[in-house]
Amino acid sequence: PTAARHEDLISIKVDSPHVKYEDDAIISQYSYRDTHVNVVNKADGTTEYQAKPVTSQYQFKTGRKVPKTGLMMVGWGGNNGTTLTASVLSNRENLTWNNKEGLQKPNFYGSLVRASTIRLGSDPVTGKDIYVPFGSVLPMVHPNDLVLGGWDISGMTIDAATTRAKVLDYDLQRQLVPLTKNMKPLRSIYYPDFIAANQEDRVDNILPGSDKQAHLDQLRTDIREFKQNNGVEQVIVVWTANTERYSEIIPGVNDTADNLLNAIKTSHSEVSPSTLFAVACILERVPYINGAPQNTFVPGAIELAERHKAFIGGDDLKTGQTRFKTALAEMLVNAGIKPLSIASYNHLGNNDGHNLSVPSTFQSKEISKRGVVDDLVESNALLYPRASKNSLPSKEIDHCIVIKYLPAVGDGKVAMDDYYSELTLGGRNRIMVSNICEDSLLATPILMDLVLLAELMTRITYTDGDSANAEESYKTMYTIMSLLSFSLKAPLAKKGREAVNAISRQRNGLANFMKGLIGLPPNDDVLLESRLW
Ligand code: NAI
Ligand code: DG6
Repeated sequence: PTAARHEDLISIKVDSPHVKYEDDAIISQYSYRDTHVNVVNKADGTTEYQAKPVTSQYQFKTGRKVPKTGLMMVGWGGNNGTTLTASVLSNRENLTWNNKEGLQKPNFYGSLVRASTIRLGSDPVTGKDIYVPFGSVLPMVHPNDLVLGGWDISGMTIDAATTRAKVLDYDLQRQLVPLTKNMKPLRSIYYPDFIAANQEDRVDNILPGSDKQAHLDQLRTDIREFKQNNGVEQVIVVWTANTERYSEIIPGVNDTADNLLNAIKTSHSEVSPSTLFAVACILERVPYINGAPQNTFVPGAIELAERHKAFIGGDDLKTGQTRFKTALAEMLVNAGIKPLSIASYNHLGNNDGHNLSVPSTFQSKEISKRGVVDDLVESNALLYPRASKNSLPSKEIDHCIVIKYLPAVGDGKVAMDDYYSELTLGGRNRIMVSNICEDSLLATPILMDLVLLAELMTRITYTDGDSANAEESYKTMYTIMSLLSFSLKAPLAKKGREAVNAISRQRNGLANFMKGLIGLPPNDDVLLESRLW
C-alpha cells in the first residue's frame, strides 16, 4: 500500500452484545441517553431545574458495501474545485513534486476523516489511550476512488483552470496536466443578478435561455448521465461555486415545496442557481451540500427534501478564521471568561475575494461568519444574563466582520482577530490572532470530508424502540445532515432544534455517533480508572 492507504491496513473488531456484523450490514443496539429538563420559575423568584434522565433504544444498520461514488462539483473550475481535483489525483497517482522545501508527497492533511483519529478506548494493562483513524471506524469511500465531474460557468478545462487558480506548486501543476486536460466542466446556469458583476468576464459555458424549468431538467439529465457514463452507484453534489446574494423569501414563491416547484415552472426571478441545483439533486435523490453561505435552502427546498427523503447539508465551509473562533470562543466562555467583542478582519486576493467585494455577496458571508458565537452566549447566563426567561441575553458579544479584496495576496488569506474579554474584578484580556491560511488548501480536505460523510449517511438506517425490527420499519436519517456540521460555518438545523457551533461539541457528536454504530459507548472522558483507588 502507498502511504496514503496506510489506514486501510487497520480493522476494528468489536466484542459486544450490542453489535452484530452481517455480510452486508453492521447492526448495533444503540441506547441514546439524555436528560430532560423542566425549568420552573417559582413565585418566590427562584428557579428550579427539574432533571430526568431518559434512555431511548434504537437499532442502527450501517451498510457495509461502499458504493462506487461520484463527486459532482458546481464551480469545478474554481480554486476549490481544481484544488480538490488535484488532491484526489495526486493521492491516487501518488505523484511527488519539488518545491523550495524539497520533495513533496501527497497526503490528506486537514481532513477529519483521513487525517484525524478517534479514541477507541484504552489498554487495560498499560492504561494507555488507543486511537484509530477516524475513517477506519466504519466502511467509507476512499477519496482516491471518487469519480470526479461537475459544472462551471467558465468553460476552461481543469488543467488551465488550475493554472488560473495559482494555488499549487508549479511542479505539481505540470504533472497534473495529462490527467486534467480532458476534464471539461458541464455548462451551468448563470443568473447574473445573484453573483458579483465582476464575475462576468469568466462566463462562457452556460445553458441557453432563461427557462428555469428547462435548466432544472438539464441538471437532472446531467446527473443521470454522469451516473450512467461512469457506472457510479451514488453521486454527491457540492456547491463550491461563487457565493450568491441571499434570496428573498417570498410567500407563494419559495416558502413551500409546491410553491417553489411552481416558481421554477414560471421562471420566477427569485429562484437562484444554487437552489435550482438543490432541487435537481433532491428530485434525483442525490445528497447536495452547500459549501457557500447563501440561503440556498429556502423553506420550500427544505420541505421538498423532507418530502423526498433526500439528504441536504450546509451552509458554508468552516475553514480558518471561523474554525479557530468556534474553538477559542468556546474555550473562553467555558472557562468562565466573558468575551466582550470579537473583531474579525480578513483580506484575500483570489476570485472568491473578488466576488465578495460587492455588498450583496459580502452580506451572505457576513451572516454566516457572524452567527457562530450566538449559541455560546445563550449557553451561559452567568456571563450573559437575561432580564427574564424569554428575553434575549442582556449583552451579546460585539462582533464585527470585515472582508477586503487585495489581489496581491492571491489565495493566501490573511485573517486578523481581536478577542477582547472581561476578567474578574474588572480586568481585561486581549488575544490577538493572525491566521494566514492558504484558503483552498484548507477548504478542499473539508469539502472531501463532507462528501465522504454524506455518502456514509446514505447507508445508515434505524428503527426505534417502538418498531418491530422488520426490514420495512427501518428509516433513513433525517434530511438535514447536521452531523456534518464540524465542517460547516452556519450549520443547518432541524426545525425546532438549535444549531451547534462549538467545534468540540460538533466533533464529539459525530465521533460518538460513529462509535455507537459499532456498539461502543461514547467517549465522556470520565476516566474513572485515573480517579478512583
Ligand atoms: P472561486 O471563485 O475560485 O470558484 C468559484 C467557481 O464557481 C468559479 O470557477 C466560477 O466560475 C464558478 N461559478 C459561479 N457561478 C456558478 C454557477 N452558477 N454554476 C457553476 N459554476 C459557477 O471560489 P473558491 O475559492 O473556489 O470558493 C468557492 C466557494 O466556496 C465560494 O462561494 C466561497 O465563498 C466558498 N468558501 C470557500 C472557502 C475557502 O477557504 N476557499 C471557505 C468557505 C467557503
Ligand atoms: C474571506 O472571509 C473569504 C471567505 O470565503 C473565507 O475564506 C471562507 O468563508 C472561510 O472562512 P473562515 O472564517 O472559515 O476562515
